[in-house]
Amino acid sequence: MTKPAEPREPLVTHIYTADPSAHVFEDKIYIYPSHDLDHEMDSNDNGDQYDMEDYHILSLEGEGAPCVDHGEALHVKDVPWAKQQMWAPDAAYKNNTYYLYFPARDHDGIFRLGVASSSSPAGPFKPEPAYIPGSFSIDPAVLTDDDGKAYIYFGGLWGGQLEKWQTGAFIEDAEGPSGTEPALGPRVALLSEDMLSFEGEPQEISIVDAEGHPLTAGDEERRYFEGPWVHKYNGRYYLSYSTGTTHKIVYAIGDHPMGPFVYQGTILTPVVGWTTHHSIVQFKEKWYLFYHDSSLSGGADNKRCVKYTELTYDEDGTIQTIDPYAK
Ligand code: FUB
Repeated sequence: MTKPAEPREPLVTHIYTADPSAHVFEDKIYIYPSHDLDHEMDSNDNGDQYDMEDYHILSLEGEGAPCVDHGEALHVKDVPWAKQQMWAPDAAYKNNTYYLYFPARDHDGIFRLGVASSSSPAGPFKPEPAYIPGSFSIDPAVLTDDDGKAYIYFGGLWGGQLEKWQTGAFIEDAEGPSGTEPALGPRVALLSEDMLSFEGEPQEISIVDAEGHPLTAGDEERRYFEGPWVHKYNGRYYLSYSTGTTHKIVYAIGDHPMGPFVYQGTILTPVVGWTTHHSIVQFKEKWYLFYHDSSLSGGADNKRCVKYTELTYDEDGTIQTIDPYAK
């Protein structure tokens, strides 16, 4: 790709991409997206239309630079425990190694999280033969804190199966809480030193309102749905996520990587397409939001394209809301 990657335009157009997790590695922005396939699928609440098989890693030398597609970095056929649906991934660096974290359905149809490693941020990645013990659901995102501890955040409602894990075991027909009960929160676990397993049981994150009350399951404008991302700004932890049914990226702030987090507001208003998914990264002096929409395919939910735009904080540390189509 030699065309400059302009803000708010598809990063690449030769493949469909979604769910971008952006990190600065080796002085470039590396983007770890899902790779949407160009096939016709029936859409349903189970997410069967998102039938992805592999990952391509992208990189950018900076704003307006051409976006490089580094080719296939991992394919489901090379992951012994995984059957299908390679959904939103993330990456981390530690121990002189790059780690790719990814969800997929196992051979029983249950979403689990896998990990693969590489000496290069662009891969190819070699998967561990088994999924991370104790892992479940979707959308892993890793924060490596300033003290070197790495935390993995994950979880998604509906097709992401989080409702089915409320007891700690997989209950096929379990339903979510009623509208007045606390919403389900994303999960967080400390990663082991070798980055390949959880240290202890995953914990549920509490997201509360300004008065300290947990957001309720019926509060669809604000409650957690999927796509967690945690970044640090001025020493505080920002948890951002998709509200799913109301199609926004919103955020909450906390003083500890495991929460609790206090709800703040909207980062990104709805995009074209049902899903919205993002990441936030600092590169040199600026902060960027990476996100996707379905504009490249004319609105097909399962054929999305990754974009980026600048993200701005106000003096008090709050984030200015972005309308992705504002002129
Ligand atoms: O790409 C498949 C799923 O759609 C992701 O895991 C969710 O976050 C949503 O973007």
